Amino acid sequence: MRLSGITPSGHPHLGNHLGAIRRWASDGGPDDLYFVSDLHAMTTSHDPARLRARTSEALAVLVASGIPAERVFVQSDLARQLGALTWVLECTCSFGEAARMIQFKEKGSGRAGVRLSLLTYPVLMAADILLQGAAEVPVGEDQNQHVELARALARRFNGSYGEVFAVPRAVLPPTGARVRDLADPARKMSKSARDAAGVVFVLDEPDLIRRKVRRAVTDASTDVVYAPGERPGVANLLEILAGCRGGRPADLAAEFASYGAVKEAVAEAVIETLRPVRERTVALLADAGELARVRRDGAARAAERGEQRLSSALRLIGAGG
Ligand code: AQP
Repeated sequence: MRLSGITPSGHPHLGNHLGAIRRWASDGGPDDLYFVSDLHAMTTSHDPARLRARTSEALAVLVASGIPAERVFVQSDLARQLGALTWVLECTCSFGEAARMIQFKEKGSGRAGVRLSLLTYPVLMAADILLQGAAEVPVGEDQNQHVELARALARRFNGSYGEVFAVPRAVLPPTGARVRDLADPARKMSKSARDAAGVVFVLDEPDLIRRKVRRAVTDASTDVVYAPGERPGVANLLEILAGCRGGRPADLAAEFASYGAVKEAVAEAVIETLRPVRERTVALLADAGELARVRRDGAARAAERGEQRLSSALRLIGAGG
């Protein structure tokens, strides 16, 4: 069973869709679970109302992308279980282990006012994984270390107090699945990019998508070749086209005589790829009752799945009735 999440730190974008969500919808096994990790979006300064709205949007996008509603849930709906398990795991984790996490060193260590949760969120992530008994966690390189921590904590708990947790392992996504920022191809397309000009959001209208793609950074050459090292902007466009249409970027390059033609083809392919997801997302967001039902049912199933494991862990560590 696999567990994957999306953090509502911004609006879901084309990179999230092509690199992750679309695959979750098409390749997911019957037991796999997908969640909106809203608690993880609070480790840096955040706006509560905006977070709530983005959580609903991310949940709607997951379902609109074709993930069966019975396999999605929102992390904070399990806050009581996750809070308890996080504490148990924090009592299994050393301070040094948490402080060694590269993401903490990069984003928080030594900075004034840094939230304690930025240090401890990998333990919450371990709780997400271990509560559901996930065997595999698909993550990018940057999250690999956190899955290693979850493995270490599961093993240590099982060895010290009794076998409760499945020991998870990280599965890395296929290479080349990274979509880059259209305005700055040196960076990956990202929800929290400072400038949205290079980020195509799932809910962008077709005209806006066209404008963003037309303004994509390329280079001064005129012939179209696929050369990620030397021409990252055009390579990104060809990879996006391949992601939407199928085929190999290098073969697609041969179809075009100019960058303008590539951009027109990319814009249309992206618009058609995102259109059904956008339309279904908008419809779901307008149907508050349906979205609330999906959320409630998802929470009930995920909570039921984790309850036994949590009460065993509490009992074994010497707590709970
Ligand atoms: N640019 C991308 N190309 C391909 N896949 C991507 N993913 C994210 N960006 C790209 C994949 O989308 C899934 C959900 O992402 P996440 O919410 O876990 O956060 P992230 O990887 O940190 O994504 P963002 O959009 O860049 O958010 P911020 O700006 O908040 O850091 C993951 O499977 C991720 O690999």
